[in-house]
Amino acid sequence: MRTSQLLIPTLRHPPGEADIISHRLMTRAGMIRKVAAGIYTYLPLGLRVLKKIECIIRQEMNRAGAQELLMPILAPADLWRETGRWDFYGKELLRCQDRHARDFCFGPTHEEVITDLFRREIRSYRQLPLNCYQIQTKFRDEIRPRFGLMRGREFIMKDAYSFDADEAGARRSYQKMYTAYERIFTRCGLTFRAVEADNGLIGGSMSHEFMVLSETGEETIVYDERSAYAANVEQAAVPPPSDEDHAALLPLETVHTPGAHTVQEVCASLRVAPARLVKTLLYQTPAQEIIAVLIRGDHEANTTKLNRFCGTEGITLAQKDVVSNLSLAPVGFIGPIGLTGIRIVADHAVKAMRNFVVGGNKTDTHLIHANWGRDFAVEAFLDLRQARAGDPSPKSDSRLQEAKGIEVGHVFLLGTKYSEAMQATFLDASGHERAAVMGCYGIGVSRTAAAAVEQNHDDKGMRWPVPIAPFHIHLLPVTASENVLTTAGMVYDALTGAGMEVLWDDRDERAGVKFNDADLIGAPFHLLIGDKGLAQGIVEFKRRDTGDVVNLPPNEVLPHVQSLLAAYDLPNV
Ligand code: 9G3
Repeated sequence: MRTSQLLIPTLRHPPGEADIISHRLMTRAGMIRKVAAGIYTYLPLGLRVLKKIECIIRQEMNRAGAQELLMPILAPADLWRETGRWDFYGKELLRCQDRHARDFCFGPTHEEVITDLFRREIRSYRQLPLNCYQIQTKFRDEIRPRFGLMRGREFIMKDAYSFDADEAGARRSYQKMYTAYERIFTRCGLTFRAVEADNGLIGGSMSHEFMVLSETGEETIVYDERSAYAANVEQAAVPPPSDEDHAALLPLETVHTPGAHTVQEVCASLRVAPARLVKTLLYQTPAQEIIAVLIRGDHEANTTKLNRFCGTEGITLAQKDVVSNLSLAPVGFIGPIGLTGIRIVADHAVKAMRNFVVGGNKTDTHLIHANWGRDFAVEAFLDLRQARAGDPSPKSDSRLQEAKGIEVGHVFLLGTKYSEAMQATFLDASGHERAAVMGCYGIGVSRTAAAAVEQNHDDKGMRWPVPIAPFHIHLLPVTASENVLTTAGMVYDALTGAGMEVLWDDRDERAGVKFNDADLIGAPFHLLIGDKGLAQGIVEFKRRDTGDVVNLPPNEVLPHVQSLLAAYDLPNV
């Protein structure tokens, strides 16, 4: 393709609100344009990347035995009422009405619609297993859309749903999808890791997230080098401490700690280590129940684990006004002793402690030599803290390491939550009616494109992995001499004739402008054709990732590129 024939409106400066590198670079390269908050147009270059990711996904989903279908964007409210999700989801579920005032939603996901199809069409265990997928636009009305394609309100998702006759079958379907996902992200040229994850609201018993590793990722994962263990930090189990303090219980004492609100301030004032202190955190459930959570001073609480314990979702730290309504001490001085009418739970690290520091429930006051059991009661000790680097691995005797990642895929073993709610049943071999055992599997297609940029860029622009690059080769005539233009035309014809995707910068622009745009757009290979080189019979072939240049006679460009591209299983869009 010729640059003059393509809409590639590159920009020198990104729009002010572009907050992450992928958003800035994709906007500057003319790949995407914002239409409204969290809503984008994909311009030709951006669309080419999406199509390639989609092609890889289709090939691997089909290979794994899944079949493609396409469900509508609009879903009738009645289906969502059957699972209770019409009322459960608030404003994130975008709703509308048709001319007859019937309620619909813009599908944020399609469990209800696919489960309805299943119950209407599937009768017998002989029709199972079944795995259907689609690649489609989803809508989620996020409060604060940001991060470009990473967290759009409208985005493209591949969603698959498997139906099996029993749990063992569902696990096989799950494993097939897991393997397909590994192949997909490998073929996209991404460095990723599959990690154990939380099922959250969707329910079910097992889930894994596929994380593209990037310092700019929003998610933290922990892993251990020795075993295959890797988990989202939200999910990672922390074993109870191996050694307990057996010191004799000392008498409780009140100490004056003026202005010491934070763990650090209290520790400085009392000259003790944070691990000798227990912080009391007040959380409120969506039903407005207040619960006190005790965590060792040097540890962080994990709300996912707390939600699981409370059977809630969306538990938050209690608001200041709620705390003051309980006529408690100011935040920073709250402690478990004398805290009445509230459930108190503690992380199991607290169980191993003796004679620790707690808030005194009074301004500028702490208590030392506090002991659970003697001074206050704890309803339950359990794993409530966030794992972190250096913690012992739950699967080997090595220690955990941390990394940052971007979630691009998520696989869930769902069980029968949706099939039971919607009576999606089949007749088994002995004629009994049974609920199908389901799995669901998502890939953020547009997010994968953004994650690829987060992982592969430098200060000049993007560095697309070969398989999902908008073009393989950026052809850059350095001058407009006849010799240069003729050679460019010949090389272009040879490469495109062999099936290569070439972007030919045929604009009447200075070489510097072309080079800047080429670095920004980030095709993996650049071909520079100039008069000086041609005088010596060569063109410059440059790799965008390493910057390495090889000088080649024009007729050797094709075999050179062919040997480079042969290393990849490229999508054919
Ligand atoms: C909603 C809204 C937001 C949502 C959901 C429903 C996330 C919702 C979880 C999933 C799970 C899987 C199929 C593909 C793989 C992931 N945000 N989830 O269910 F109504 Cl507003 O989407 N779905």
